[in-house]
Parts: sequence; structure tokens; C-alpha cells
Amino acid sequence: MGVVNVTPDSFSDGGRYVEPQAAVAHGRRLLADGADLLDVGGESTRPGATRPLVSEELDRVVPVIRELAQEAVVSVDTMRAEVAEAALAAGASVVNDVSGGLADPRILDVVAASGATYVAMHWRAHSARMADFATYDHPGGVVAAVAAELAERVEAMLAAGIDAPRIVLDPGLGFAKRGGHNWELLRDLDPIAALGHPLLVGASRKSFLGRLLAGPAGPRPVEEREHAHSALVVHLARQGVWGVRVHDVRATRDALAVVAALAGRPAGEPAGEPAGEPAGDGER
Ligand code: PMM
Repeated sequence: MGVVNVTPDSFSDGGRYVEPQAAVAHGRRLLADGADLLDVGGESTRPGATRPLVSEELDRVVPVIRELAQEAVVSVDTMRAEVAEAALAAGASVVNDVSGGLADPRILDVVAASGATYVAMHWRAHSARMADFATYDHPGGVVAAVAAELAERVEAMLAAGIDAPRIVLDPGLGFAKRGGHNWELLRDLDPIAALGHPLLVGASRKSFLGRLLAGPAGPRPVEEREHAHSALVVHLARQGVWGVRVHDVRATRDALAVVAALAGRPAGEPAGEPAGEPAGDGER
């Protein structure tokens, strides 16, 4: 899942694709790099962010989705029913809701009525306050707490009429989680996978990677976290996650090609040569 943030203030790429044509061009680059779907969002969820007006969010995402949906599978990254509805009408077929239906419960009805795929992320509070909610005193720690809270959300989705096979779950790295929480979740996704839905994971460029790679000057800058992220992609692919939400699709495809080659499977479309081809290109 390639990220198209149509926002002035996302932590990883804020302001670069606010103009619709820049966002569309970026989406096309991600497709050329091998993205399977494009996630178009108009609200930054960086810690402390203030929310845009509904009208601003609509103005940001709808024109971009209308264009990209003609050439790609598009998801809309929104917590708002009204935006989800407009995005689906513009051609999106997936709703990626970082709040898992908690921010605007009516979104579940919109998704149910449309038959769209629904990505439900673990979430506790809006970005301005989420740091206050990063405590997990469940006896099984953060992993059991996230699995239990996602299980409750699944109940609400099913009650709203969303078909079980259309539900994808996401542990919500960095959302009401401290660095250690993210690593605990990445080490043990099994209790979440055991809920019986495909998993999506968004680790790309997040601050816990910046802190992992910190040097004397402080955390590693956002755009220099890609190698560490590729290592995570290998880890996640080997556990069979359904998707990874990423900013650098090319690097991700490369990591997935390595995983496929090691498993003796042909790599996905954009990557590499068939296994067993003789090395005749002068390279080692
Ligand atoms: N992270 C961000 C935004 N949307 N959606 C899902 N499903 N999972 C995530 O982890 C997630 C998300 C924040 O990252 P960005 O500001 O780099 O887009």
C-alpha cells in the first residue's frame, strides 16, 4: 500500500503533495514502483496534529481519488463517514480508518452499505491527546490489550453489517504507543492474527525507527529510515501479513523480491529475473 498524503503537515512527507496534480503524479510513481494499492489521506495523524475541517479534507482527497481510481485500487485514509462516502463515490474501494470506527461510528454503516474493504486500525484517541493513552496495564501487556480492543471493534463492525472477509486489522504502530510498545507488537503479531483477519502494518518512516537509528545529532531523519524499514518488511512478509503501508514502494518491492526468492517463489511482477537464470551479466 503506497502512501499518498494530501496534507500540509504529515510528519513523513507533509506539504509535498498538497496540490492535487502533485499528489496524482506521486501516486502514479508509486504505481510504477509496484504498489498494489494507493492510500489517499487528507488528515495528518502526526502526534499533536489538529484536525482539518470536513470540507478541507474532502477538497484534498476527492479530486485525487477520482483520478487515481481510474488506474489503481485506491483506499481512503479517513476517520470520517462523510469523507469515506465521498471517496467511495469517487472510486475508492477500500476505507482505511485509523480509528477502527471509534472516531465516527457512522463510518461502519457507510462501509457496510458499500461492500468496501475496511482496514480497522487500533486507536485510542485523536492525535492531539493520544500520548496520554499510551499505557497498557492489561496482564498480557500491549499485545494482549491491542488484540482485545481490536476484537471489540470487530464485533462492532460485524454488528454494523460489514462482511467478515472484508475486514483487515492493523496494530496501529505509533498511535497511543511508545517505542517499546511498537517493538513488542512487531515481535508478536500472532494474537492479532488469531482474530482471523488479514493484517496491515504501517511502520514506514515512523519515529520509533528514527530513535532506533539515532546518532549524536538525535533521531535519524525521516527519509533515512528506509533500510531499517526494509528489514521489517522481510520480517512481516515472513509472517504472512496481508499488507504494509509504505512511503517507498520500490525499496519495499525489493525486500519482497528477496523474501520470494528465499522461499523459492517467483517474485512479484516488478521485481527481478526468474530463479535459476545463469549469471551472465558480469555482475556477482
Ligand atoms: N499510519 C499513518 C496514517 N495512516 N493507516 C494505517 N492503516 N496504519 C498506519 O500505521 C497508519 C495509517 C501515519 O503515518 P503517515 O503520516 O506517514 O502517513
